[in-house]
Amino acid sequence: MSAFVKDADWLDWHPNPSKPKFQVPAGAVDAHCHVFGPGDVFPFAPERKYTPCDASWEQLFSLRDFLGFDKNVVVQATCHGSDNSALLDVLERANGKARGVVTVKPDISVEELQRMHDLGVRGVRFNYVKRLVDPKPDDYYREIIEKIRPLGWHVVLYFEPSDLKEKKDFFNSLNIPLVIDHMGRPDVTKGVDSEEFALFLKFMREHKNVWSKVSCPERLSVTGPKALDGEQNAYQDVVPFARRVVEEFPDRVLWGTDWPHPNMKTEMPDDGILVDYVPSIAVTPELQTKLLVTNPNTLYWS
Ligand code: 0GY
Repeated sequence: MSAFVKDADWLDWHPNPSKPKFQVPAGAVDAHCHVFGPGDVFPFAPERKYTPCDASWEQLFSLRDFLGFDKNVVVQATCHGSDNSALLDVLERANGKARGVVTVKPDISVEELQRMHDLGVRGVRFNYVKRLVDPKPDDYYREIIEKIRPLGWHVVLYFEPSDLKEKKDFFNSLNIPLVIDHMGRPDVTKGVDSEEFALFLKFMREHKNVWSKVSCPERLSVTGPKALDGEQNAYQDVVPFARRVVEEFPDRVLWGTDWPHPNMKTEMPDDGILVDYVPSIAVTPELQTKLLVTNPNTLYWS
């Protein structure tokens, strides 16, 4: 019996995803996924904005093996606030096959950061999505950056197009590698040539140390997972966006399942279908290897 009751409208992760038809290349990394609790072992944070179902390290590793991935990058979920215990527990159990991105406060000690590094943490996440967190002033984040800089870590940014517009001067000034979650969440109904997506592409073009995850079509899509015209893949309306980023920045893209898919409101994605989406955005074996193997290994394991 869990110590927590999940939100009434919470959707649980898919219990039996399909086996992907696309075989990921050897050494592939799921570079964006989370664990939730279990809540009675690793309590959710008092300041959380949602209470999820449990999603444990065993379940994450079992999905990794089922989908054919070699390794995971586990990203701290906001429901755990800045208590990274569940994530660090995954890293301890992973035999080197997981790296982590944590959430910390500016008062974190150098010793604790070093302990995290030794366990496999390589970045911090700053989240600007207001339904998930209350974003902090710039100086709060600057203080954290100065603490992590000596460790060679990067910053993962989760934001929406309006945040990029508002915060781009701040992001431009950070002088540390940045990894953007889910292409900055473009509104796909505006089209791939929209002003807001152009701003995102310009941001990547002007900063050679900005990377993007081309993940989460299920969060961005309006057309959804059904292939609409027989031949085409799922999440067709997101394909041109992800494809544009992969083709323009082949050495700075990453991909992840986003399991266990927090805050999906109408339909839980089938993780096998998400893997089968990859060849529609990285259309050659060379691009697939960069996206799934070379780039995440460069950022997290070298
Ligand atoms: C994601 C997206 C979401 C949630 C979180 O940490 C989180 O709670 O990242 C979201 O709700 O859009 O990347 O997992």
